[in-house]
Amino acid sequence: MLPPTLRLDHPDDTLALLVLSTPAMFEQAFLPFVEERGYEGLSDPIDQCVKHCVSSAVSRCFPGQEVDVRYDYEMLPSRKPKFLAQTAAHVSGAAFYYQQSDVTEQPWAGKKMFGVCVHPRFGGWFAIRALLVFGGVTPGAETPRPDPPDCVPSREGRIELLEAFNFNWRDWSYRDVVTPVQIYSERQKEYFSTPPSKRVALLQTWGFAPREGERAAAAADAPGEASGHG
Ligand code: B12
Repeated sequence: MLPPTLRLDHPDDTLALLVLSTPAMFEQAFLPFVEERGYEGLSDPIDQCVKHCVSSAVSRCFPGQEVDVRYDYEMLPSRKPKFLAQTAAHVSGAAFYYQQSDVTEQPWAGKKMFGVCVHPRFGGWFAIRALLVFGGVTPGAETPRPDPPDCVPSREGRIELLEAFNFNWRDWSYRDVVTPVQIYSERQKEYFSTPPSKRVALLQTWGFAPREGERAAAAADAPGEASGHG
């Protein structure tokens, strides 16, 4: 299904695990991370926190195991992502990936519409953070392979969802397409509404300083706009 450049360099039946973040990540992992460990100015602080949490969990839980860890923000030299987060969410059964092609008789006159994943419990209030591929491990026949729940089955609902994601994503409305069990706090919304290049300054106004020796870098090297997805 995928072009060779987007295929993972592992046999098709290799075990993989997808890591999502829920709204609680911001208060339970991110703010303690910036408070206790600080952050560097060269990349997005959320990405630094995710990398720290995932890599320490992998070394703790799977010592000696070959794990190929890929993060949502990592890009190939071709500018394509190191893994297709939304496709992975769909095929893992975690969140249905609604794509333009899932709408019959499209009303957009050939315009490209980006697709969006919907989680059955969190709606759009989550992010896809990392893929862990367990080299050499093949799941047994008894391993469940669930289909993602189709929470937006109607054509009208899918049109509304894709239009909200593509044209009005800043108003958060696409995230409420199903009633979520938890949403981002006002502080988290403020963080993700702030352009990535201004988030380090926002953290500083909240009293979270960059790590010692990183202050000049924090001021000079703001992360690019494509990073720091929420
Ligand atoms: C680059 C990028 C951007 C760019 C470009 C947008 C884009 N979609 O290309 C920019 C900076 C504009 C952007 C913006 C945003 N983004 Co963005 N972005 C990404 C990123 C890093 C890569 C997307 C990409 O280039 N994909 C490559 C294209 C080619 O993939 P594709 O269109 O899915 O096509 C493949 C599938 O169709 C597959 N395929 C083919 N047939 C079939 C059949 C089936 C059944 C399946 C499952 C797949 C499949 O094959 C195709 C490839 O050959 C992803 C994270 C990641 N690592 O994937 C986040 C991501 C898509 N973004 C995300 C979000 C939330 C946003 C924003 C709302 C910003 C924000 N607040 O975080 C905005 C809104 C977007 C908009 N309205 O335009 C979330 C989406 C979450 C979700 N619920 O779906 C992601 C997953 C990040 C995350 N960590 O969760 N983004």
